[in-house]
Amino acid sequence: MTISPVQKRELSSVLVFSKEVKQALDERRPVVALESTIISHGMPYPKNIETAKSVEAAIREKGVVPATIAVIDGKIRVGLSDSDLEFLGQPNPAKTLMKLSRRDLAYALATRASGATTVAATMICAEIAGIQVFATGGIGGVHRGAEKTLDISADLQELAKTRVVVVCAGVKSILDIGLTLEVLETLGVPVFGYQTNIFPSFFSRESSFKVEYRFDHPAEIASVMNYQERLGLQGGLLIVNPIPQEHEIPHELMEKEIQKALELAHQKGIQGKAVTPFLLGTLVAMTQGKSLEANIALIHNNARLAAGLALAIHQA
Ligand code: PSU
Ligand code: MN
Repeated sequence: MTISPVQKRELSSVLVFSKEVKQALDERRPVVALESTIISHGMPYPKNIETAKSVEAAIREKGVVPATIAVIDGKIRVGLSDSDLEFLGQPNPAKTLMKLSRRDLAYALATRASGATTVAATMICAEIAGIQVFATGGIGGVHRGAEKTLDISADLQELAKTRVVVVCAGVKSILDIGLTLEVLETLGVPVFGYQTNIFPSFFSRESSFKVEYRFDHPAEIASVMNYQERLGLQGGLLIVNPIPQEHEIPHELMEKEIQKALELAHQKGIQGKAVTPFLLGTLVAMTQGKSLEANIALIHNNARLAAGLALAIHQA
């Protein structure tokens, strides 16, 4: 997507940058985007707020500027203050804070609402803001049983449309990893393993699936991104970065809990965009926070790699 000057002017009233991010982009310094659904709907309070802040710190430590993205009072905010992060992370039982994917963005702006952006919506906002690299924990994908429910996250098609490099730790096995990889192939999304040949499954470095391509140095990805652009290919790149070994949770251990969480979701008739937050919340409760510690560790790991990629793209 190329943003014309007219569009840019029209966007300036809805896109609000923090001073730090604005300055970095103006001076063409590297910036890493971060999503906010992970804060509002992906992790429990108060660890969510703590993590949002420490992930930003990990990026700054690498000399890169973090830009957490959310919609607040009908404006797309790129770069948030600590009090914004606290606002997004407050317990939200009345669901006043929306979960915003591609289809919800325009509605949220039109109604002056506030909400957290998913991977899909964060990619859209990052691209229009001029940010090329984005770090998250796990992306959405094809849910188990999708042959009946057709529950496939809009994150996948966004990767095919919007040119942003997304760093994640694979997908949680609450999803069908094999089908997720098939859909990514169909959509033409390149998937790269960082120092691995295996597609990681979020809590575990392994799964029964391989990645097509492996890279060992950030500069290799900078070069692929460059060709993606030169060829005029729409869409981004998906980078999978396995969780550090010391934080891994064995696959078999999580599988039992995942089965129980899926069963509970089914019994309760959870549907639509509530499915992923329900499964994530149930898993944290079931594993007494063990999965939460792993989640936090892998996000930091992804943030550091994303910072490295932003630096490499910057130097290319
Ligand atoms: N997977 C996680 N943690 C998360 C999410 C997914 O392990 O926080 C969030 C991300 O914001 C992702 C969204 O974009 O859930 C996907 O939701 P859905 O399946 O409704 O598209
Ligand atoms: Mn869904």
